[in-house]
Amino acid sequence: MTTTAFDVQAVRADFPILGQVVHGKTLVYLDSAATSQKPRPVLDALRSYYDLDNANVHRGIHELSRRATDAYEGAREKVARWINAPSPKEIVWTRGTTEAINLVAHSWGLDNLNEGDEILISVLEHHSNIVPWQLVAARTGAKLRYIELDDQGRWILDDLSTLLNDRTKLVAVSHVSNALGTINPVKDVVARAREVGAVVVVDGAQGAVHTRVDVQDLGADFYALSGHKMCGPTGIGVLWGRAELLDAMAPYQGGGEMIEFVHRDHSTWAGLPHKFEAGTPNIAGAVGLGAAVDYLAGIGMDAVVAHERELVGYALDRLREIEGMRIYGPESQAERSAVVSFTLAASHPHDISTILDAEGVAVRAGHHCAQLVMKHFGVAATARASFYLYNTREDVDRLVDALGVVKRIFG
Ligand code: 7TS
Repeated sequence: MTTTAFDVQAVRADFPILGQVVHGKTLVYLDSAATSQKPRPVLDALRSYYDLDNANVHRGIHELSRRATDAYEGAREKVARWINAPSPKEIVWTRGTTEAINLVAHSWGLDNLNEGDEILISVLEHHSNIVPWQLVAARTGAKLRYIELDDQGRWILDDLSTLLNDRTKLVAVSHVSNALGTINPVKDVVARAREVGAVVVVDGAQGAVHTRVDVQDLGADFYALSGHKMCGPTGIGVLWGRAELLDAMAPYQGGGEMIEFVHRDHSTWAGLPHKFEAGTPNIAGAVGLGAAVDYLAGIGMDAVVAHERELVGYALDRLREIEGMRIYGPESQAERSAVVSFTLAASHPHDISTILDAEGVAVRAGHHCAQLVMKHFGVAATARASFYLYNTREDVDRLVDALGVVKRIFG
């Protein structure tokens, strides 16, 4: 898939937002785990869609509606190929990972979970892979169980054979952690979960950004991702699911598009994936995500991963030199993706991020929607630098220099 050697300066030139000055300094954007920036081809695709093709999909027989439908369904095919889904029918458009997981929790969970059943998740999860299961557990009487973490924030899998048992009906785990950057051994857990017959949901909000995803190789039943974290627009994401499971599930929402026939007392459903796509969808968002997939495919995911790996190695080396620095997550770089969560002596992470912002460096501070992870490490918050294909060693140097300013201010 790689077409040319990776050239980070050429990549940066594709992202107009990165050229700007904030607080008198050239922007260093290290918050891509929250949302990535968008390259010119994605912005152009959105613009071109609205300039030339905008119409509702699957309805009109006029030229614009046909073009909009082709672009929308074409994007679905691109995403299917990108994650190696067996068929575009298994690609359901959602608002993002959160909605994709909620869809499974509602449509599969409410109908298939009962009192005494168990749902297995991990302490490492983003709230969007915890709260939907708590809501379903409360309504069905199912019990929530957790894979615990070790002192490096890695899953403790020693007691997996007791955690996974004949009561385990559903396992929901993240591919890559947004709070620590851990690349989880998700394939092993999927295989073990399927041995006990559990349905497996993988939260791929970060996994789809920082790894090459092959849903057939992974072996799970559902994979959720967000377009906005992988160079696409906000408000569009994907639930991939096995056709036989999606076919057997009740619709998530009712409305136009998702029906076959409507009678006075009941309705019948459209085929996959439309059964799960009630109402006018985010057509431009899907088109933009298709353009993002084309963009990433043109660069090559292997090149993106190699670049991030090199950069995070450099960042870890430089950050570890700073006195008072505590970095959370695995010590081994092989288990890490493009996220570094840290605290610096007694400085509050929000103060760190405010000072970094004044230096033109954008990072996130807070609990990163992973309060259980923060609790595990006994902190309320961390500062988090997250990297993507457009970041450079100079960005890391600017971060380190700005942390020097934090140290001078706080002593
Ligand atoms: N799961 C993981 C692992 C995530 O990182 C996020 C978003 C979500 C689920 C939810 O995705 P959404 O697109 O539906 O919101 N993570 C972050 C973050 O780390 N900072 O802001 C959003």
